[in-house]
Amino acid sequence: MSPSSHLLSGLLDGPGRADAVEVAGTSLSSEQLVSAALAFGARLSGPEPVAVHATPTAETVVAVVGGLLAGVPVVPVPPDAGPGEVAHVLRDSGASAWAGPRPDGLDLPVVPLDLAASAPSGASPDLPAADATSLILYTSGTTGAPKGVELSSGAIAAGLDGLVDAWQWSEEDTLVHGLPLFHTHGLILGVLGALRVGSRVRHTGRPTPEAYAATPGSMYFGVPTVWSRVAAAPGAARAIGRARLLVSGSAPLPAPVFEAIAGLAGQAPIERYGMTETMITLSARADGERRAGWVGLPITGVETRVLAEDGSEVPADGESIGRLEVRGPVLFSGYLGRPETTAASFTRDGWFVTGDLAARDASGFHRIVGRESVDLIKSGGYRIGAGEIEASLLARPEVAEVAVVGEPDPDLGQRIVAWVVAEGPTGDDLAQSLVDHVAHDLSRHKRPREVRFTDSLPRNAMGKVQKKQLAP
Ligand code: MLC
Ligand code: AMP
Repeated sequence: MSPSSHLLSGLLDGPGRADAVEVAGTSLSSEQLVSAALAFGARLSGPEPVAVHATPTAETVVAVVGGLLAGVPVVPVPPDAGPGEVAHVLRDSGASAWAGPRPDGLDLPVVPLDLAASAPSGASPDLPAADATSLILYTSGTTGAPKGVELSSGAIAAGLDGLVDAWQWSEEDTLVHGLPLFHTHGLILGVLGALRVGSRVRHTGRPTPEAYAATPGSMYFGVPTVWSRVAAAPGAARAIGRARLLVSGSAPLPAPVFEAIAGLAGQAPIERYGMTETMITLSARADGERRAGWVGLPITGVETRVLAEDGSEVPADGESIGRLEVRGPVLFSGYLGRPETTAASFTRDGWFVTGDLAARDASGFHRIVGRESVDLIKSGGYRIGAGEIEASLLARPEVAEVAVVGEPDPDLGQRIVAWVVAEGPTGDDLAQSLVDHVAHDLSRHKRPREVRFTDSLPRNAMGKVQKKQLAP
């Protein structure tokens, strides 16, 4: 394998830059990033994964790149994850080292991170096999604790190359965003994508309209909540309209937000669709049609099918709705340590079942209509499992029964609401303390935005909670 086939080929072989990466005001040259990353990687004993406390900082970028250059799988940990979530991720992933400030109770070695470190003499990037796991991303299912999604360098490279083609992404680009560095969107597309292509990346720390407007660039990434906030800040929308591409993904972009951005910025956003398990599989093209509510065409190498209840393909008429299945070189290798769950997420003939409902038109454009399960919630672009929040709340003695649902929200897309049958007296203090409990036990973004007390939950004859009856 030649160095240019490395996942981070644009960083290793591309234009050396004085300002390759900037995160929240800290800038790294290509040379400095490679040196500091090699120095970090040399301190890893491998081959067990390294957990990275994924704050929006240059240190996170160095640690992730350091793991990738050393051929050690990287497990990004949300920086606000509570003790329960951190313990689960560390145990489940088998991480043998930690990068970042030492959390209470951590019994792993902390690997020092130094942005100014020189590469140890003779250190060079490891070139892992295409099927070697590079990243393990933790993501929620409908029930249980988050699962580790194993992504190989080959799948990540295939997914990024598809986007290079669809978006005409080149080393001339400067990518701007402020998304979290522990998910596909902010980390893989938003950092590794730039380092593969050799374009500059400016991370704004937080994805606010003001920060985007103050940071010149040619491509801007955001989840729909970010775009809706940009649309509400006309000066910011006009300022970033000078870019080549505005890209939205991770959740449905409401048509009025699409239209508002198009009007204010002078260009419609590019919409694309993906999952942690699949990278980005569908996108509008830079040189093609952009249609409100539609997420475009399969990226290079990806195939899709939309199936009716009886397993036949629904007509490609833009209206008929079915289950979206995908296949191609971009798929994950499996849920870590869960072969049965992995097998259950594929059809017998090898298609990955996304769990999303879609329609397709005669031109091959796709529209995402919703999810099959009410128990997977998308709030602010974060995927959150109702079961995980229910389990966290049931650990509180004041909670006898609970049902967590996603309700429509103009800012977040969906807002987490917990219906609680309490043991004992209820009131605002209890509601707030339950919200805070989830924020600290799991992560801040998983906290319910509202707790509603009720005397009983609607159940069917089998005793199963009927969540659709809890709809507003
Ligand atoms: C309020 N806060 C609390 C709290 N109540 N904190 C703790 N406990 C409580 N009880 C505080 C927070 O600390 C924060 O303060 C403030 O409230 C606002 O928090 P928020 O409302 O939760 O978040 P906000 O900043 O408004 O976030 C919106 C957002 C965020 C869009 C910036 O949701 C986001 O970054 N989303 C991106 C998700 C993403 O990247 N998904 C991609 C998945 S990959 P303070 O002080 O911190 O401001 C994927 C694949 C694909 O989907 O297709 O891309
Ligand atoms: P995650 O694993 O966090 O990547 O979440 C993946 C899910 O986000 C998908 O299964 C979809 O439900 C949703 N999603 C991602 N992109 C879009 C989009 N452009 N439109 C609608 N839903 C999306």
